[in-house]
Amino acid sequence: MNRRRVLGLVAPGLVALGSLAYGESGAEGWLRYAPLSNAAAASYVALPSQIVVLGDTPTDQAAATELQRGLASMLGRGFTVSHELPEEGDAIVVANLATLSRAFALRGDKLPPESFTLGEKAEGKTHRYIILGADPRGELYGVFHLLALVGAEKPLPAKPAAESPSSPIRWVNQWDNLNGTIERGYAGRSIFFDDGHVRSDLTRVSDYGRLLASVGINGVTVNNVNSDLRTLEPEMIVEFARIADQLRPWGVRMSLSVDLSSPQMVGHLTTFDPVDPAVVAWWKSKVDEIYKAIPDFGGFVIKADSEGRLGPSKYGRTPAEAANAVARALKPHGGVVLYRGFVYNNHLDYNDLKADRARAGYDNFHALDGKFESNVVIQVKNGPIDFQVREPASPLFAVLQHTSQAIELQITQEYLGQQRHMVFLVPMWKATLDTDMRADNRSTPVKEIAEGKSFRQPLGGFVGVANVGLDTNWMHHPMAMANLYGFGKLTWNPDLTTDQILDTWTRLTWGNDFTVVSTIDELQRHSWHVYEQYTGNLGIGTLTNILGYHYGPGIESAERNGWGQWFRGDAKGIGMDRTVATGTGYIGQYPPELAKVYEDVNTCPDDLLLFMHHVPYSHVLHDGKTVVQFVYDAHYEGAATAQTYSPRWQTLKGLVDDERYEQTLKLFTYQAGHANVWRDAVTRWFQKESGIPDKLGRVGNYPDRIEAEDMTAEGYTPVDVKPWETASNSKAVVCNQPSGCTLSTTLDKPAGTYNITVQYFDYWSGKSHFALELNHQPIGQWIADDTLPPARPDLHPDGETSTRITFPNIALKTGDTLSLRGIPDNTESAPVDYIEISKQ
Ligand code: GCW
Repeated sequence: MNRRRVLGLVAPGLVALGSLAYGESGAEGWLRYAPLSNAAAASYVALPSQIVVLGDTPTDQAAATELQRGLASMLGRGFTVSHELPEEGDAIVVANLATLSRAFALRGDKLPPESFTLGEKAEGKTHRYIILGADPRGELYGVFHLLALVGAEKPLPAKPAAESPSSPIRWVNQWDNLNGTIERGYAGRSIFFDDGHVRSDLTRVSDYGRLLASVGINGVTVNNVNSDLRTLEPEMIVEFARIADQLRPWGVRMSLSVDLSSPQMVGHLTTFDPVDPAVVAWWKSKVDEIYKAIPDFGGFVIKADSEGRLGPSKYGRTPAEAANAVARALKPHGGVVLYRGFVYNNHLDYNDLKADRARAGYDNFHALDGKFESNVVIQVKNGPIDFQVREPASPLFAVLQHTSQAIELQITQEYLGQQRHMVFLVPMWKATLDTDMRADNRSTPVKEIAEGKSFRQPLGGFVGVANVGLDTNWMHHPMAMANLYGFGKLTWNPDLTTDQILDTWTRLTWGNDFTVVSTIDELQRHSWHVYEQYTGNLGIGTLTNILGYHYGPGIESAERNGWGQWFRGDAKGIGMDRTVATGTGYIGQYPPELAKVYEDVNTCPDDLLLFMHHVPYSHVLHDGKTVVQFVYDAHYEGAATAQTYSPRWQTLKGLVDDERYEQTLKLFTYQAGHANVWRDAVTRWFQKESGIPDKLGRVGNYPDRIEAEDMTAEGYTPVDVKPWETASNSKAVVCNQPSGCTLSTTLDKPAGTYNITVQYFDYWSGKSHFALELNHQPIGQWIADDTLPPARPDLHPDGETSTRITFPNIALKTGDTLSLRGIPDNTESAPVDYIEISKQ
């Protein structure tokens, strides 16, 4: 056996003590490496304490250091790292095909790029555990895989077990602006940028690279697809190179979103026509300049002819001509172009019954299939509209058969509760990935198309819009990290089940205690369905305010404008008729077998019914309910489930750390209140529009509520809330007196113990003060200082700012006087919707 040169790196082992401090702020995500119990640690006793890493690239170093850090912390014993493999002596060997053959003149197994094997090797008395990567990246993935097995208390494979990634493109996009804000980011400001520049402290970027690598993600596009024109300025490229340096050890390549008008706007050419020779030359020299600064640069993401971005249509050119001009410049360097399929007209005519935004992807791209350079990938959103709570798979997936495609999924919860609601997205993504498009009448599930398998394309993949921010825990909601984790795991292997992904995330993030794992798994597992139940049923879309912040309810905001997120609801019926027979013809964009299922109202799955068909409210679904009654029931059921999150979570008090326990409890308490706002808004809208009452009499009938506008007011004045469905009785009261205002009422409840809930509105622009009193004795006081995601510029009482506080177990009797005092602050007028007095 050839002995390798000793590099002199023998790091002292970290000794994990029982009291080892590991962060519980959420900063470590699923990489906490919490100490295992002695019994669990004992099952890894055979893992040697010596780590030998044969390579010395930054990625080899990162792999070895990570292994040492993780094992020491979890197993509570020391591990050393060296570069020399002793002739004898047990070791964990971290190697890749190149370092292995350099060290031992050995040829390793054939391994596809980025893959790894793990396994034991015993020679005589020597015991070795081998992590062999195809390359340094594969080696790093092998290390993270082993650490995750230990963290989740799973057995390590004894025989060599190989793992390979599904596809080469496994990227996240960040919609970060150079000024430090993030478009649709809900967890603080950018980790990359501030004030027009790359941040001076990029510690969080390196930490992000580590998190991403741990789930197999190999690329980050760091700036918004609505790209700042400064992106390609020479001085910015120098700054971006600093980001790439931080990501490189983690095997994560940096890429940039670019604006197609850059040759003109940045390069000062007279045109940006993609086929103009001067433009072609400009892209080439710009790309060469980038690769000088960033040798492993990943490539460009391009949003063009979309939502006001300039694009090739200005010159009568196609997306293929545009993508190819840029791709040819990148090709010699190994870079790719991810050209977004999100090209549509946002000035559609609502009165044109044939107009349909959902058609746009197919209409704009199908004729271009096969016309793209081999390093162009069309990045296609999972559904044909825009990250709604449920959409069918985009028909574009089935039609691009001679073009590489990546599926774009949204990890940041734009339409899905903005990381104030728990919504575990893996089941939603799997619903799309598992959709069999039946292209050419054969099995072509979306996941296999994205992997490049179905149509044998060289570059398939997955892109997730992540938008992590400077919040210590990256995503704001501790549960939202499961989406980042789950996205990564799916890019690696889209065949993993929801439960496999969830269970490992929970164990690594919250610990292996049975109650903890089962409670959290159960909470997360159905959370997408629950959110769908109270926000947007039967494929109608998320009934959010699409003209505002895409957060709270705002039902008709989707209608009668050019954005095309219509559902065409009127007194007679609801839903988009997308049939070939009588509608927009969208369904005809699917391969015939799937089109047939969607075209017939009887075979169309109920959960996509209103996406595909316009039906009367009395249309009977497969479960025997009418559409309208289904909507009522689903909203009540979903909101009721959301009420259970806090009490279920409370069973974990003391079993998880206090810091994350309290953070999560606060969010669950808020979600329960906001789910009711959603429930009431949507059900009241349906009842009013359809004229069909809820069979169970719940909608519009709230016997426990006292409307603020019905209470005796001193100073408070009633206002109409817009949209009308977002406040109880469509009214709120506001206080315009700086000294404060009071609401009071005499109760007629029989003696007993009640919960008192105050439903009020909380804007970012002020911190109103509230005090609740019973018979002039204080019950409680609070300050409306929450920072709900859209509230910064929203100065109105509506479905985005509506929130509540509950005082439990208050003894009341008939004739008691309840009063609420509100003191406004700044432009927040201490607004109140209602008070609810309910039994436990
Ligand atoms: O859904 C829309 C978002 C925009 C986003 C756009 C896109 C970055 O509301 O914020 O712009 O999609 O995906 O390009």
